[in-house]
Amino acid sequence: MKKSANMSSLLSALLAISCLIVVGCNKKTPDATAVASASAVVNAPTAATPAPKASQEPAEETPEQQEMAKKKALMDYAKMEDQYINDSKAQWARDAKASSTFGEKDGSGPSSSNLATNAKGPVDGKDWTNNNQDIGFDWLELSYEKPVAATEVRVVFEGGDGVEAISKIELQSTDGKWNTVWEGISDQKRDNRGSRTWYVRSFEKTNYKAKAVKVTLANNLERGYKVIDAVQLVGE
Ligand SMILES: [Ca+2]
Repeated sequence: MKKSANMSSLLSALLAISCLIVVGCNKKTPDATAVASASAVVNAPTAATPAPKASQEPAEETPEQQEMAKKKALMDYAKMEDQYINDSKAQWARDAKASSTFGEKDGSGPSSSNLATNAKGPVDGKDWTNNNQDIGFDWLELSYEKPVAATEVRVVFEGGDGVEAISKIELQSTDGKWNTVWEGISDQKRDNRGSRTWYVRSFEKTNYKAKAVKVTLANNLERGYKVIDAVQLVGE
């Protein structure tokens, strides 16, 4: 009697342990699932929330955001222009002459505010203005102090008047020969971010030293007077 009672209490104890194990195991499974689904529930809205916001953004830009975007464009222009102006490989022209000057056919001749020589030196708000709005071609020729193996020419237009009319860029080597580095119809447009438009034309480094630049304008490509402040020759 005593023995079987002991046996039965042992069996009960074993049953209780295995029950605990089973319950423990069963408990774990739903808990893990619950945690997983709970995190899915938590993650779902946070992942979904930015999506509609992002798709609405372009249409619902606030006036403040528009103002910031405008300021950023102005800042980008300022940085671009600063880089060009302070480029150690760029030279400003030491002299300039042109095919025509605004007002040259008037009795009193052109005003000093339109002369080709206004295009020498750095950007300063003083310009050369040509004398044709849509007839024929005009050119501006600039000479430089130090002949260089050239890689780029930058033409600074007041506003952007004439930037689309550039049809040819030539460089004069030290032996006096003119070489065309670019010719065609330009895709460069007026830059509305700043008071000037920088026409930038890069090309393969010349195997000769260039001492002068000639910019040709096809007047009918952009009707109106062409107004150039300065021209940089880039190279070393
Ligand atoms: Ca100038």
